[in-house]
Amino acid sequence: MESKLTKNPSLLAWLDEKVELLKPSKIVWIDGSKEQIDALKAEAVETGEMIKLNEELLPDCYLHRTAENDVARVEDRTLICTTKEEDAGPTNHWMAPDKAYDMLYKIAAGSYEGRTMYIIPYSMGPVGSPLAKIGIEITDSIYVVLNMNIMTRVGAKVLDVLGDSNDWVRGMHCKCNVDPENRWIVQFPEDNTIISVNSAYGGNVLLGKKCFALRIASYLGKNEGWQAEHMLILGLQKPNGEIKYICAAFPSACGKTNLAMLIPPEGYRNKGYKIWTVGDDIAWIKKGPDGRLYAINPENGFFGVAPGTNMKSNPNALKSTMKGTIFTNVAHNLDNNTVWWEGLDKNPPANAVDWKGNPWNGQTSTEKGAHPNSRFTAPTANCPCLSSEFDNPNGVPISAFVFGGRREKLTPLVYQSKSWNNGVFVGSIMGSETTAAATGAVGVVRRDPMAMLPFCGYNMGDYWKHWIEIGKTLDEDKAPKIFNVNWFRKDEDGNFLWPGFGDNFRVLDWIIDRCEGKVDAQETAIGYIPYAKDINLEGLDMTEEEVDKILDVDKDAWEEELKGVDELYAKFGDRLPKELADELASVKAALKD
Ligand code: SAT
Ligand code: MN
Repeated sequence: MESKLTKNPSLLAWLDEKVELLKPSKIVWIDGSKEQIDALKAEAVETGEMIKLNEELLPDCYLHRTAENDVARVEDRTLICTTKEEDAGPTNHWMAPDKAYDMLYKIAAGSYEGRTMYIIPYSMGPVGSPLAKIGIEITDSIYVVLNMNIMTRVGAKVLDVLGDSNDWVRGMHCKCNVDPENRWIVQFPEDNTIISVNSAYGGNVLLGKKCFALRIASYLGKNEGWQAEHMLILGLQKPNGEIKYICAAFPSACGKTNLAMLIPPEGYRNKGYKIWTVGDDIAWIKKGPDGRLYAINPENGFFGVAPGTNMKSNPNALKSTMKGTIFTNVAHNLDNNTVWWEGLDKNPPANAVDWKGNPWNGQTSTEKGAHPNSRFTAPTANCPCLSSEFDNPNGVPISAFVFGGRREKLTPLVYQSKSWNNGVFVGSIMGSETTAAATGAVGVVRRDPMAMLPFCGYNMGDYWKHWIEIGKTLDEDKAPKIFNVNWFRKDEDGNFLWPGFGDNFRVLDWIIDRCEGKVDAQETAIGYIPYAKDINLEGLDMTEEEVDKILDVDKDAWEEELKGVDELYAKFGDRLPKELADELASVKAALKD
């Protein structure tokens, strides 16, 4: 193959092989120009792949519906293919690379016949940043091209930076017949390769996102001494103008986007506090020249959950979706050609089409208009609170890591780990009630270490060890402090005990105070818990006694919880770091005291 855009021999040879396999009728290089992207949008509207929304109310916005069986990540069909099974580890699905390539090439063979092969050069991270990495995705879906163009930095400039280098991630996506029986999302970490077939849903096909920026990148990070984490990055600005950065890991659909774009309560706002968004889903983290950890957001857009997003829960996210956005699987309001989802407002449209494409009356129907995992793909540039450091090629310095899950019971509102290794333990035992972001039952507690269970590209035991090794390289005063939060505690009647959303700022405030050594805390078996008086309740209809209730540590319940951790750890055999076994033993001993 020849190209005006690149002479990179490894890339052109790989493309030749893929053309031979897939047999496209046409080949298009995505150069990232506005003319090209506009033409693809027009084509997608023409074929019905996307619906153009009201240009006055939602300029340059589109609606897309996926197949009904293709609405979330498919974890049981997501494979990590390493030569040795134990390198993928007990929490991943594994297949031998030879067997997987064979299976996938059989499924993909000839599948581009009569179709166009789009070649997308993209950068994860600011183009040319020392923390960025380059990928090439080939796809036969315009929807994928247009989403990748929002989610990543796309185009000819990426090929200029790549030059003749062989250091790029190979990504092949084939929509095929979206047949769920032959749907596979497959990572080959040892070959820098991703293959995705028979899906057209975001997390399965936007290969820069979970497949590259987490699964492949976590593996690269282990080998190269950095970290790829399922974390938002936010900057907390204080009245004196100083900004402290926090990275926080929560499982999918547990509010990372809301926390990343949070608006502080009025009392704080009046004093000059503010949150700046650097990222809402993924952080790449590396030690900087001053010995601190620095993070970049490798993405360039937000792939956020639509339901529940509204002017109260997350005005910044909603504003981010007002132009240049692709909506997937939400309801279509035919009266004004806009979109609607559950929780947008209290006024569902009567004259609408639901996410399945059927006529839908939101006033009378008992069915949902939008799928619970319906999404918006919005450019970060739209975000009113986007950090001025967003494009900083060196990233932002991290003061705290925060882990969190969705737990009705047990886990306190916030606690701080006792040390780095204890913090790694806290992340490793994370448990969360499942959500609609992946197929399968919703609402059951599952262990989801560091929110990386579906995203760690190698043996999770080695991943924990990598965390411990990173800690050894950091001076104590430079290492981020590690915390755990839970916004989701409920009382016996099922009511939330904590208001959440903007009021979560009160907890972030305590976290930063702890990082700066400004506030005391009480030591418990699981870590340091705030004194209720140190959580600022100004303007909140809540007493210190009520806060105490969500800070309590129920020793019996924790002993029960740790049985689940025993089970998790037992799966790892000698790949479980000794440091974590020691932490578990000392927490157990402390609970007996
Ligand atoms: O579907 S995605 O993986 O892109 C989003 C998520 O589940 O976190
Ligand atoms: Mn995510």
